[in-house]
Amino acid sequence: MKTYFRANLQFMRPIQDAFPLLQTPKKIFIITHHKPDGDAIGSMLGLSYFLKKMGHEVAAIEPSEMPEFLTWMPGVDGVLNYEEKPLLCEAAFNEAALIFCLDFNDPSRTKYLTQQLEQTTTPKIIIDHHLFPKECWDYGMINSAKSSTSEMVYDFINLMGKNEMIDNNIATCLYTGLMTDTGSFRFSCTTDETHLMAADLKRKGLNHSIIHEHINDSWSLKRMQFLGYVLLEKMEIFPKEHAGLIALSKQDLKTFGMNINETEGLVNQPLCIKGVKFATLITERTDEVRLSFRSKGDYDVNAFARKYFNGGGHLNASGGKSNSSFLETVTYFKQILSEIHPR
Ligand SMILES: [Mn+2]
Repeated sequence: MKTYFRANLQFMRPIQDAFPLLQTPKKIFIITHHKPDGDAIGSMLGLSYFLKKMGHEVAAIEPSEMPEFLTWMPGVDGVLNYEEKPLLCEAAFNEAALIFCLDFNDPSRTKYLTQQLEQTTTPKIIIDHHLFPKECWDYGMINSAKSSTSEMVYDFINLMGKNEMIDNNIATCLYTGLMTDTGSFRFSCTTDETHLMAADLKRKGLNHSIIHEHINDSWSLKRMQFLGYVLLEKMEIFPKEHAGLIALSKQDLKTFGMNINETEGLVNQPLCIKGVKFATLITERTDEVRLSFRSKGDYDVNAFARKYFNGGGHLNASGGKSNSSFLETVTYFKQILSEIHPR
């Protein structure tokens, strides 16, 4: 049985209560999480287009650079990268009359604006689908049963009664977030509502196949060859535990000239093997070791990441970190694995 965490959301007001604030043109600051993914950028750009159409002035901020496979998206040229332009981002933050926080629920996920977000008196609106929100928001929507923040931005537009304002740019951005966070509509977070949204975007003229092409078919030859190496040499399967592990050291990446962003999606590979329900990717970084977890069915990798690796996320997708060395972390992980038995 799937049980969804139901947040006690009494600390904030429903997003409908913020609608009056959007009736007159305002300076609006939108920010997503550090190391943004398709849903982070998709929901942010989709909401930006929508709010601009409503007459607002919008600053859209990514705390760090988006991955290469998203740079084709409409509106990316207008996104401010905090690491490149901190002063511009701070100025936009200070001038804003309203703040939207998308695809994260703890200010520290912005890395650079943690304190500012916690201390500001400017109203903060959150739209997010992660578990265990920090209770520091004024208005918002938080629902961990939703496939993606992009789906929630779509719900927000509909709640405002503005469905007819969804144009091709908004549709393209929101669809990108929807398809990337659902693994192209296959993860268990995909619902009837997810498909109805996709159908509505199609009706509005969305070209979905070009988006799948941009996201999936943009690999370099060397990245493809790296994948071959990883699958052959670096993937371990633990049949008894129904688990798969890929552990990559800095040297592994260096040998193939890969940057860490190009390990995106590798964690899913062991799940393609029959019987594997739990997949882990361990990567050695400059100052720590990171772990990504994916699972199928009711195996809770959010609980696993919280319990053993100081992390969290969703039921079927989570992450964590370790301050031990790379090799120690791999050994520790295997030890835990032999102690637990994912069904
Ligand atoms: Mn998301």
